[in-house]
Amino acid sequence: MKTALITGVTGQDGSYLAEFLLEKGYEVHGIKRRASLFNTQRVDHIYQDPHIEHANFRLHYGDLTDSSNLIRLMSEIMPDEVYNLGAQSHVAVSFEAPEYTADVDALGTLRLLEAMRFLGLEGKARFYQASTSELYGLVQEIPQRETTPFHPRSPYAVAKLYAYWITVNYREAYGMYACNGILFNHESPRRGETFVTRKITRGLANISQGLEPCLYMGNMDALRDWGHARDYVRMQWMMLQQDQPEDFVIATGKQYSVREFILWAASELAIELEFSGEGVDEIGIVKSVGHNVAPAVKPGDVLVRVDPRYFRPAEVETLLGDPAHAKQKLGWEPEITAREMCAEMVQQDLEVAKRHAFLKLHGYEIPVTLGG
Ligand code: NDP
Ligand code: GDR
Repeated sequence: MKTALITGVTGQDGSYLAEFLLEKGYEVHGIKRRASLFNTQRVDHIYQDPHIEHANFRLHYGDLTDSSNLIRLMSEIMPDEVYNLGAQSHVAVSFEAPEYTADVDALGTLRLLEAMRFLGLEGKARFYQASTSELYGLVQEIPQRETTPFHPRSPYAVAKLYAYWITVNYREAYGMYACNGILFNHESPRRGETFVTRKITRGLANISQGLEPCLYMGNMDALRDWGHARDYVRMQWMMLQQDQPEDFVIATGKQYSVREFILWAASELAIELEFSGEGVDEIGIVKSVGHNVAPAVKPGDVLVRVDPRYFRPAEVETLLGDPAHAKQKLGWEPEITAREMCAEMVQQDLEVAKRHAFLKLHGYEIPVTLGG
């Protein structure tokens, strides 16, 4: 039985990867952060009581800013594979907290690699680094592939650039099996609520049930190559099963705007929207509504507005990946399209919104948290 250690196991990808590895028969250890509220919702369904014998999914308290903690955990677990998915992963937040982002995303990666080296695991354990299409930032080539030069545009991306290169460096310097998955945006019903796709599916689902009046957006012209997280964690594992470590771009090769994603989500909810106006004055107006939509939503209503607070000091306008190398070398292809993923996300958020609307109807108010 192989043993895996996942940082960021409570996040979107960590939860799918843990499920995937458990199905493959791995013993899976995950690092969770101490928080004042429960933060394991995404992995609660695979939780195993540590008191039962042969439990093969274990969570440990830890933090990527804490070297001694990482060394102790690594020495207790002695993993065959380490997946470094933990990060302050929100690009906009990285402008607010640049030093913390660098500490976790850049130095955290170094701390893990050093822990492995300190314990003599550099020739034994394999290391996966969650690298990102944000490295391309101000794009130098379309589509972006493994050889495209980097130009990061945020403290998050600059921190991830360090993590990318320190992974390459430990591979070259110490012969470690260490590799970077340069993953383009990937989403799912488990996506954090403040990333754009989830903000849209959750916001519009709430609006359709009369729980929120309007969705406030940033740059709707941004173009992204969106895939499904379930497809992408499969690839993370595949990258650690090769004879030689290599870096791979993981993407769908298709690109859509934030505005298109809003139209898909609205249409899934039987709301026909049309956009008019430009820049900060652009609005999304209801053209027609289907019968399942709350009576509060009527043709002519403005459901989408622009709020410049969601603009970023430096934006990544366009990302489009070329996954040819992954296809050719690993036989990997995404199975779920962006539109199918959008439908899945909307359906899940609609279920929750309907429950909240039902409670509201019977006098129980659930506060709706906005932001993003
Ligand atoms: P999430 O934000 O959903 O998850 C991040 C995880 O990191 C959470 O478990 C979080 O814990 C944990 N974490 C945050 N800070 C620390 C810390 N100081 N010490 C230990 N753990 C910490 O991200 P995703 O699952 O979407 O992404 C996974 C990784 O892939 C990240 O590194 C991200 O930067 C990268 N990536 C993501 C892409 C995407 O489109 N999703 C694309 C390319 C790269 P908690 O739950 O307590 O907050
Ligand atoms: P991104 O994802 O920055 O690409 O990073 P996000 O979903 O936050 O933004 C995508 C694009 O949408 C634009 N946008 C908005 N974004 C948010 N969050 N909220 C808004 O209201 C809004 N309006 C428009 C953004 O400006 C941007 O252009 C994600 C993260 O998962 C990173 O960790 C990962 O490395 C990259 O994807 C690949």
